[in-house]
Amino acid sequence: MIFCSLAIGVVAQTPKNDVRKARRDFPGAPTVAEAGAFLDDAEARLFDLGVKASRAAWVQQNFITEDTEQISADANQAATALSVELAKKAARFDGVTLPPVMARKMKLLKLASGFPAPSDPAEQKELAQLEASLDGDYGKGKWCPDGASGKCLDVTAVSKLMAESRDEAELKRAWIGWHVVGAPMRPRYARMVELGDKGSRELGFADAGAFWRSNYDMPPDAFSAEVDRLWDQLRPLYLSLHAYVRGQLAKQYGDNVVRAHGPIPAHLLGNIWAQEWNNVYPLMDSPKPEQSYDLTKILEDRQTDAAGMVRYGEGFFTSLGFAPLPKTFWERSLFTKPADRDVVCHASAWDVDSKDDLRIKMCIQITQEDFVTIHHELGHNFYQRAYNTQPPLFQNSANDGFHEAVGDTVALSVTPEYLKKIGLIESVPPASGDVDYLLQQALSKVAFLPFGLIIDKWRWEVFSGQVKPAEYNKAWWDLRLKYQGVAPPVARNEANFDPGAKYHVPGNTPYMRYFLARILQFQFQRALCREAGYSGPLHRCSIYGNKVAGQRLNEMLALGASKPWQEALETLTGEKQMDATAIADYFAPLKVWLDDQNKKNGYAVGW
Ligand code: X8Z
Ligand code: ZN
Repeated sequence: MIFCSLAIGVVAQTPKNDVRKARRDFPGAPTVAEAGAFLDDAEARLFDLGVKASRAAWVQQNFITEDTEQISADANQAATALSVELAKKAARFDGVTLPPVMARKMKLLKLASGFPAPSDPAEQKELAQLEASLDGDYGKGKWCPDGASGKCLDVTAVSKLMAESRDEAELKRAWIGWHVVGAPMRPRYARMVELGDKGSRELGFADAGAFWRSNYDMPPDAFSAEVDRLWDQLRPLYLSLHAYVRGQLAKQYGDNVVRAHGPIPAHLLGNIWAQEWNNVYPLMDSPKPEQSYDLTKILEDRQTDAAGMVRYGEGFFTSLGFAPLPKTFWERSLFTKPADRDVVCHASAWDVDSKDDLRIKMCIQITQEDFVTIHHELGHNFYQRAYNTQPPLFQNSANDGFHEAVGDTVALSVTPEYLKKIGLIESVPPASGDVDYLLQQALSKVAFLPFGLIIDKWRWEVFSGQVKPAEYNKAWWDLRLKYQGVAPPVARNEANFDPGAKYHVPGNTPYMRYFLARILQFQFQRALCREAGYSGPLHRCSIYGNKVAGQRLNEMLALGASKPWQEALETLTGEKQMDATAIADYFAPLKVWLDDQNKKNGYAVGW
């Protein structure tokens, strides 16, 4: 299985009209024993094709060429064809009362695909090719400021420029330049949507969005309401941060560029997608204690290389009691961008054989940001390993937000005290530095929340047909304005396809998981710190070296998808609901400070 990448999977849902046909094909009342044999066979075959598709995807993403795209598309199509076949056969067992484990497997079998293809083989082939080509296009994407014959910047280089430059004109040029990547994808994206919707309808779902929302052990509408509920709890915190950052950016760039009551221009937030704002931290006037440190500089000064960065991450997990990564991890992973070929640089974590062939693929930069991302990726790998003795259909996280939350939870323990323990800094800043620390954390964790929410709000609207291809870009910017309070630096129109410039859209990876993960990771951390016997402020807690906490975490991870996520959550936290109070409490001292600053400086709130 792959995380953070195009989902290669198989699906079986039980469309009503297929039930009758299946009964004709297999006359006689089906038994529980037959259902068991069917599931065993289905799991074995899905597992086999899943591993093949995984290997093909690894090669395609590490060597983007026409041939590898085709190989990967073929492997994907084979997996999809099997899923359609299984969907039809599964219909035979509708109405049979199954023991809970088998019933859960049937349910997961119906939802296992990332994006269901229609049953027509020609359309399956077309969809698989569209997915591989969109993914490949993003991976090959470059901005060539001096034309194609000049020097070109890939996504890593563009991201570096966006993080470091404070030259408004240059940032604008880079922003516009990178967003060109999306435009040619538009017709293929629209066709992919048509095919995914058709496949979803054939399987009994309203559209591909309803299919994605059905994967949360609750009705799809209840899930939509749930994410809105969580966002409502966090909106006031976001608004306070937005107001403060806007005010600070206006000091840097002037009131005519950053208007006091308007949205923040999307090119000024230190990130090409304005999704996390940690790179503009140096522009913020929060009080810096004497002992404050710059982890990027420390790592650079020590000449830490990419593998060294990964070793730090592994060291955290082993300190919790997890076994070290296998030798093959170090041999097979990709840590740095090869100079001689196109690869998909967007970080991802793999368990190629769903046993122990763990790998990451990432174009590592020696920065604090990537230090955290490495923990994120390794969280996927340690989760994959923790559930690898589950049957294939349970080899997944409790819900996809859990998978995205594990490494981030561990990275919350990368506190100053932890950095001192492992010898990266000499002294821990005093409590008076907490606001500054929390501001840094909020610039990535809180700033991200509305972004995490809108990618799939947009796709849900697109999949349902509420937004037509002729309105793709308008709908995108409407949501970005409404939830994030950001605006493009230049007027956009329907010749642009700005969602295509964000990996997960051409990569066709659902995104609500990251929104959930931002909330869950604080909930997990609160529980783990409690288990570790810690009772101080949550932002100062590090579970480094705590085997009890590690054991509790592992218990939840080892469940895989064998239980509804509510039960997995309860195992670790004692709570059955996703709960935004953990993140809100973590940032509570910062909220007070932000509101005070906004008042003192006369910064307006909202846009
Ligand atoms: O895609 C990722 C990970 C891989 S699953 C690097 N993330 C999202 C993004 O980059 O947009 C992590 C945070 C959000
Ligand atoms: Zn991830």
